[in-house]
Amino acid sequence: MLKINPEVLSAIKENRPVVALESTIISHGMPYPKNVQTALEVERVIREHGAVPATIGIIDGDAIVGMTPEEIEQFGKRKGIIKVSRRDLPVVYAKKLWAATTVAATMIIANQAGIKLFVTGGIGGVHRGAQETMDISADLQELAKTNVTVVCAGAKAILDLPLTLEYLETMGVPVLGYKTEELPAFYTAHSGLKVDYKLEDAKEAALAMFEKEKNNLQGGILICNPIPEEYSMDKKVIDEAIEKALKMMNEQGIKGKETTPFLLKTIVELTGGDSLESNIKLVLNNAAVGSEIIKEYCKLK
Ligand code: PSU
Ligand code: MN
Repeated sequence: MLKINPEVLSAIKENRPVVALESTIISHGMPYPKNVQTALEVERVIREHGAVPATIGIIDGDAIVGMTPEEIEQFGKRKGIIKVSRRDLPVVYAKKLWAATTVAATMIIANQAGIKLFVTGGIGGVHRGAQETMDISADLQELAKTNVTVVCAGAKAILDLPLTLEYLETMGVPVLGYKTEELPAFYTAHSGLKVDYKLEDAKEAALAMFEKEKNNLQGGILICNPIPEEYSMDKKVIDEAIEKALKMMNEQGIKGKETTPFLLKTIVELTGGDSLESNIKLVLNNAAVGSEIIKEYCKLK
């Protein structure tokens, strides 16, 4: 069952701009209370830019599209909220659980609700060592098949970025740089890798979305928006923290869906909270850019 907040529902029906947001970043991506403060701040930025925010999560087996601030608070502090991707949805609905949606699960629900654009921090990707572990985020498959544009700050350097790009190419996902030719690396603006195309502005991004739909091309679009230089981390500092966190992960035998939450948390600890500040800033920046893009898109319809 989809429960769409009335404000979100009327915006969708009236072709007004709506931005979907995920809940895994709240429940498993940041510590309390900064997770809740950030989620509310992201919604505020989206409203300031003239769009309607719709934070998505699952409460007692109902998919909520457009959480209330009280519900966001619950997702930030309640224990035992599970992280769910596509494969989890049937059982989460059947068992009437509380669940935080990843990029993949949020895309599915946003699409069912008729929302065309989704803003997050970073997507999941091909993990380092995937040649052996086969740990490749289901986010990538979802981008290949679900008609939602995702605005992010690239994929984190905890992943194997070159392999993530190869995978997205194979799956037919356009990887576009927002005012950049380089794939951003989440905490920093630079990865040394190229995106497929540079988008000059929000209008061009909206046109790409429009053409995809017009030409009946199934699947998402990935728009990569670099972290602003002033909030970017020092590359050496973040690379060292990532290496150390990956080593700790292997020593502690962390695997599967625990991987991403463990690495994010450990990197925050290793950088004395600096990586969390960067993470917050880049999400806010994505919210502003995503709102501008969906506003332009609505004008084309
Ligand atoms: N990147 C972040 N913060 C996050 C995530 C990614 O900066 O919280 C979450 C997203 O919800 C993403 C998920 O979909 O991690 C990927 O998890 P996995 O690698 O297990 O697919
Ligand atoms: Mn995985």
